[in-house]
Amino acid sequence: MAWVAEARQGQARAGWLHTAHGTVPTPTFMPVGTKATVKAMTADAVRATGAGVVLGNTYHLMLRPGAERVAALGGLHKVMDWPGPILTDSGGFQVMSLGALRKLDEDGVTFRSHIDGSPHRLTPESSTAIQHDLDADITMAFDECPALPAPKAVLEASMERSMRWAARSRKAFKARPGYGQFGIVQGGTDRELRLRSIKALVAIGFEGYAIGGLAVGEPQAEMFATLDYTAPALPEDKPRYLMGVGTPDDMLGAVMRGVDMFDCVMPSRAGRTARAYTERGALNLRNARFKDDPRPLSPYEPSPLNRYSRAYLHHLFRTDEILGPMLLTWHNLAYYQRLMRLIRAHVVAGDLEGFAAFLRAQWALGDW
Ligand code: PRF
Repeated sequence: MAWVAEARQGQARAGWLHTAHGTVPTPTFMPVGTKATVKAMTADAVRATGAGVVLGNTYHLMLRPGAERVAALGGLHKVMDWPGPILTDSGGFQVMSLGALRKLDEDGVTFRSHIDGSPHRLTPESSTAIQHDLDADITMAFDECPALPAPKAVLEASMERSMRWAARSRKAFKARPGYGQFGIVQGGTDRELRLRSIKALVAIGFEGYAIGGLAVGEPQAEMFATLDYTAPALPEDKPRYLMGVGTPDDMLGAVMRGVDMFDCVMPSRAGRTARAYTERGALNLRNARFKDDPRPLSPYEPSPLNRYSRAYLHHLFRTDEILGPMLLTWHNLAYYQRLMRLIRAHVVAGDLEGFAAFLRAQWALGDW
């Protein structure tokens, strides 16, 4: 796995991510396919939005259907009909959200399944082995992500443990051409801890670096302030992935601070709850004002979704029809991909600042 820069503007980068299952332009947004499906979408439909990489989750897939079963069936690419690159998260973050159902020690995490209460254990070694079984092109180091705000002593102990886990994850990683593993920077919103975390990860050496521990309750300004000193401290020639982010405005700000990769449930989850992202901000299709609206969601964009009126989408959600979540997930993922393509084009053209001002002005205008 390798990342090659094509253009830079300020901190922003346009590049190419080469993996065993194909090459993807960056910056890129990776749709989330937690349980080996991007909810409400066929893999063909996800591809048609322009997505390059999809995400899978160690935690969910180890419970159902099981990593060994996925391996026996030919790996995640074959199982979910996604021939392109796949990145898997390591499970640490998902286990954290189990709350009382988990117990942390130096060696790893013991937890009870949210499905049937059965006991399980994840360590840096087992998480890495599961991600190999799934055949992920990009494997994530096993880490711990504390909620913010947290006292410095808590952030420090947690970051240091994550760095010890990163070293163990790296040892367990089997290097193969086209495959890579990312270390995850932790340290909350503390500059000293973030820089120490980067130093530790770079000493271990990974094919890419993720920024974890953000978008966990802090305001956007704090996330941006953290990115201001974190992203430029990362190796210039390796891809940078901001985990679990975000809104269109979050991603625009993060690209301008040097981030190349994103994932978030937001566009797909919002789509299932009648929320549409458009170039003029977000709309709620359940709102009665759409009852008689004959216009498509994005009248100025060339999209197959333009054959559907807002009135029809409103009707689908009011009647709880399955097609409503399907169409709106499709729309939102297509919008996120279009946004990334345009941002990338403006990095290459060298006028991202002006384009960012235009995007923000459009979002602020609101609906037509
Ligand atoms: N670590 C891991 N996965 C994550 C995060 C993290 O810190 C986040 C934080 N926003 C999302 N997903 N392993």
